[in-house]
Amino acid sequence: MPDTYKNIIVTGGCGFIGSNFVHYVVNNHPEVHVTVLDKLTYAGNEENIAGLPEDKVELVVGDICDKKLLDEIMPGHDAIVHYAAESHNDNSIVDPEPFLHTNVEGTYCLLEACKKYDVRYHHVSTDEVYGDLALDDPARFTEETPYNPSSPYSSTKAASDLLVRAWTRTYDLKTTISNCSNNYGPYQHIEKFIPRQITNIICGVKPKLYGDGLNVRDWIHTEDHSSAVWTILTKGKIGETYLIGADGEKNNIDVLHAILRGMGKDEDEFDWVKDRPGHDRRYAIDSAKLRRELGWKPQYTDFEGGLAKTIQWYRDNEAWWRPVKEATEAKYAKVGQ
Ligand code: NAD
Ligand code: TDX
Repeated sequence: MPDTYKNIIVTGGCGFIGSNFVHYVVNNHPEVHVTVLDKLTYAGNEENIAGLPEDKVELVVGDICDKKLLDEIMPGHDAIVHYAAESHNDNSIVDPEPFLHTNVEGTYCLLEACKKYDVRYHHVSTDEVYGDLALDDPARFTEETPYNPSSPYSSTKAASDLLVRAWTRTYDLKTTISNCSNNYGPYQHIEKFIPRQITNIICGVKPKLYGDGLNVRDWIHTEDHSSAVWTILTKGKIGETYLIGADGEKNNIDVLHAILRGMGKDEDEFDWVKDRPGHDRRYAIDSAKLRRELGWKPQYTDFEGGLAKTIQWYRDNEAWWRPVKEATEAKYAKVGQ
């Protein structure tokens, strides 16, 4: 495995985690040129990579399912990191179709293109493919946990992971897969839990908590996700899967209390709303393999500190999220959330 790559494609590089990865590569690996392939759906924003040096980052606006476009851009690239996805569970419950298109067919198109042009492929996936755990289960997810997805979103991500495994075994494609837990940090779309509540409070609206608020997510700062993906891309063993997590299990009500405290509000200043259908109870990642075999470890382990910086980012970047706030909340209002 090379120590680095010269020309990589990052799909979904104008979304939340993809754009953070592009910043990470530019800041830490200046020898690398990044071609961002992004359709700029409602979740993609060119602003997320604005200001990065033009000789290091090029944006190609297009769909990962566009085979003709892939034929044009794949030659000359030595690796692809695939982030592009429809990523929000609540949207997948209302309308699953785009999830099948992008997450399943899109992954298939990229695998075929990598086969044709002999390009190293890293697949970014989620812990949600493993389903959920009970609150009192001492177990955490490992690379051996059987797939058991619950939602249209997680089932299409699981399908995409399985395509990667099949293409690796059948066609000897040079692939790795990572399954990461819930990310937080700058540039996250305000439909997601943490930025939704921060921007609600800024707007003078009460945060909304689903169900009984006891669902547990295993939070990781997106910068740690980026360093883990880079580590796997450059040091990972071909054909292997690595789980990425930072021992950040917290239930939603504790996270919401921390946001309210951090923004000078009383802890009870929120609304209980209808639960998400099929709502996964708990996710928890055991990332021992990645730490042991590739020597990775997370740097941003102070959740309250990371949350305070994230709150400040949304305060400082109101022009980034304000134009989509009303439409985002209107979608939630329609389903009583
Ligand atoms: P996001 O929704 O913020 O961004 C997705 C990006 O993909 C957007 O820029 C969008 O324009 C682009 N895109 C969507 N469909 C496309 C298509 N057909 N062709 C080209 N581009 C397209 O998503 P995110 O939260 O940044 O997640 C990125 C990846 O990380 C996803 O694969 C997701 O499953 C995975 N993941 C996310 C989390 C999390 O906490 N958000 C955790 C683990 C894994
Ligand atoms: O308003 C809300 N109130 C609330 O209580 C929202 C938007 C969410 N929630 C709850 C649902 C979840 O238990 O907060 C938790 C987090 O919700 P999301 O931000 O929607 O994330 P989740 O469904 O856990 O999925 C995320 O992590 C795994 C990403 O969106 C996925 O792309 C990733 O794969």
